[in-house]
Order: sequence, then structure tokens, then C-alpha cells
Amino acid sequence: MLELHGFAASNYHNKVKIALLEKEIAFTEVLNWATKDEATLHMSPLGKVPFLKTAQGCLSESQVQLEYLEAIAPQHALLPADPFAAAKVRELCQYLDTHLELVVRRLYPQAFFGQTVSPNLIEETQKELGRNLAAFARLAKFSPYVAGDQFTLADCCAIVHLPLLSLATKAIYGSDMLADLPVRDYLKAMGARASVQRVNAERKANQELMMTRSRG
Ligand SMILES: N[C@@H](CCC(=O)N[C@@H](CS)C(=O)NCC(=O)O)C(=O)O
Repeated sequence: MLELHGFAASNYHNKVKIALLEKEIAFTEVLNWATKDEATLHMSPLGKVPFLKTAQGCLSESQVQLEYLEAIAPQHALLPADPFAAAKVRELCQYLDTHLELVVRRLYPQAFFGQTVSPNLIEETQKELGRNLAAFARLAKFSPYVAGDQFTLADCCAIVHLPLLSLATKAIYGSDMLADLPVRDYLKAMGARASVQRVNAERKANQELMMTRSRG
């Protein structure tokens, strides 16, 4: 059986977990806090989570894992059959992961972990996010799914990244940089899905465990 290694408070872990649940693929979760021990680096060379352990070996990088799941289990397709429409979904995934999440991630130490981020970086990040969000807004459909009328891999990314973008920008800039997009309604609708309900419940439990760990 497939093993998903990581922790349930991680947005990238949850991106893959939503896809596994939506596709009804059997899997077990193995807790790994993104440690850098030799055994983990053997499975995920940067020590990042999630990584997926298969009968043939391990795969790091969440997007690679989603593509693998789509290839081995075509049921409950998360990519449209039309090659161009599928490429548009992949384009949205890349905007969400690379141009939004990876940029806003610089703010997490201050927004969520009581550390500080340099004022220069805070200013630079605001400019970059402004530009990248305007670009994302040109691609995102929210009708009702992020790529259009089908639940896709892009929703697996949007459901886990957009709440962090709202929270972090509110904490650092005093206003939600996603406020002009229909993100709240979108997330509310996605929150009705069984996959998302399970992921959110397990995320909350794992966040509490994280707090206990950091105190101890
Ligand atoms: N590009 C990676 C990003 C994964 C990632 O950044 N995971 C975080 C947890 S949310 C992590 O492992 N952080 C620890 C580290 O970067 O060493 C992916 O898509 O899987």
C-alpha cells in the first residue's frame, strides 16, 4: 500500500492527501516532521515532506506525486481528458505553488512562529505578491472550482495554500491580499467535501501536537 510520509499540519502534505482521498486510493500516513536524518534524505533528498513511498521506491515533490497518482489511478480523474485543458490545470498548480505559496512562505516565521522577518523582505514580498496575485486572478475561474467546472489537481493546491495566504497577509500587512477574489466562498464550498473535512480535522489535531512539541 502507498505510504504518505509527512505531517498533517503541512499544506503540501495535505495537497497530496486530498488527491489520495478524492481518488479513493488506499494509503497509510507515516509521521515525519521533515527531519534531515540519513534515512529520510534517502527517501526525500532535501528532507522535505511530503514524500510518497511506493512499491518501486520514493517520490519527493508534491506535484510529482499528484501526477503519479493520476497516472496509476485514472478513476475520479483530477485532470481533464483534453490535453490543453489539462495543461491549464497544471499551469494553475504552478502559479499556486511557485508564484503564490513559495513567495508568501517567507512571511510564515513572523506570521505564525513568533520570529521576525526583515522589513525589506516584508516590503519586497508585498510587491511580488501583488504582481503574482494579479496574474493568478487572470487564470483562476472559481466557477465553482478553481480551474472551472471540474474538481482538479489545481483545487488540491488552492484548498491548502489560499487559507495560508489570507492568514499570513492579514497578520503581516493588516489586510487579506485575497479579499478581492471570491476565495472565502470558494473555500467554504470546498470545505463541504468529505476529503477536505478529514484533512482539516487532522490538520487541527496535528497543529496542537506541534504546539505541544515546541513547548516541550
Ligand atoms: N516543493 C515541495 C515543498 C514541500 C515543503 O516545503 N514542505 C515543507 C512542509 S510544508 C517542508 O518539508 N519543510 C521543511 C524543509 O523545507 O526543510 C513540494 O511541493 O513537495
